[in-house]
Amino acid sequence: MTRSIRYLFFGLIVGSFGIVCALPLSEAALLDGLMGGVEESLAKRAEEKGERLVIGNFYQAERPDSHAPIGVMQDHTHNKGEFMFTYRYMQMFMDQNRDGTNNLSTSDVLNAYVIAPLQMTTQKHIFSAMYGLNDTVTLMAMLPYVMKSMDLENRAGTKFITNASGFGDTKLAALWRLYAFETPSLGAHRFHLNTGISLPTGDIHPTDNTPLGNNSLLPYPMRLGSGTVDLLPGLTYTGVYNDVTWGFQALGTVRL
Ligand SMILES: [Cu+2]
Repeated sequence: MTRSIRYLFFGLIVGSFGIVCALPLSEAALLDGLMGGVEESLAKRAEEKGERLVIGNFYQAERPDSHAPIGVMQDHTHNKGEFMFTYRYMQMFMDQNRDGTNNLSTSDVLNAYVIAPLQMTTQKHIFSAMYGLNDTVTLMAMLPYVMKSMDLENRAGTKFITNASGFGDTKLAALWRLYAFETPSLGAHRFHLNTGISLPTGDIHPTDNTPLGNNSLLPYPMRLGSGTVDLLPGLTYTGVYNDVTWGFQALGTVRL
């Protein structure tokens, strides 16, 4: 019988801050000039209301909501020459074991396995940088420093703690501006394409001292990286109307 053990978990992102340096705005999104018919009817509609259609305004550094909530990455693009550095701290705590949706006691787990996990804490210090290469492409690089700690118990009743820490996987991305339009009555609507790659710089063979011996290979959840080169394709939309901002993002991880 195979049994899947999962952890109940909840995550908490504690804090982040960034610095933005802004330079003047201009426009050059990928779909500019290809939206002829749509753009014409938008412009006509705006004109009828005595408004002006604005194309290509992707980033308003002066608005606090020009960035998505902290856990959302690659949510915005930058204008040419702008750069931004960000530091994020993330903590995740996991506790108790489950088989599907059923809670398991530690002895339930020890009936099936020689060692049972009790709890686990993951902390990440995430450093990232963005740079507006031109008015179409924004480059992004991100590197986390990962610290993992897991409490375990074996069948002999011995409790022990294992730790693994180091740099995780490196992510490099290019965000491609597709199209942005706004009028006072329609609000602002912005679309960009996410293309990225994740490089396996994180250690997938972490070791620590355990009752099984010194420098024992730690289990899968203690790995600091995926061990794979990944493609990170995606599409992002953000909308703004007066003081309200919302967004939608689909981001994939394709492990090569
Ligand atoms: Cu940025």
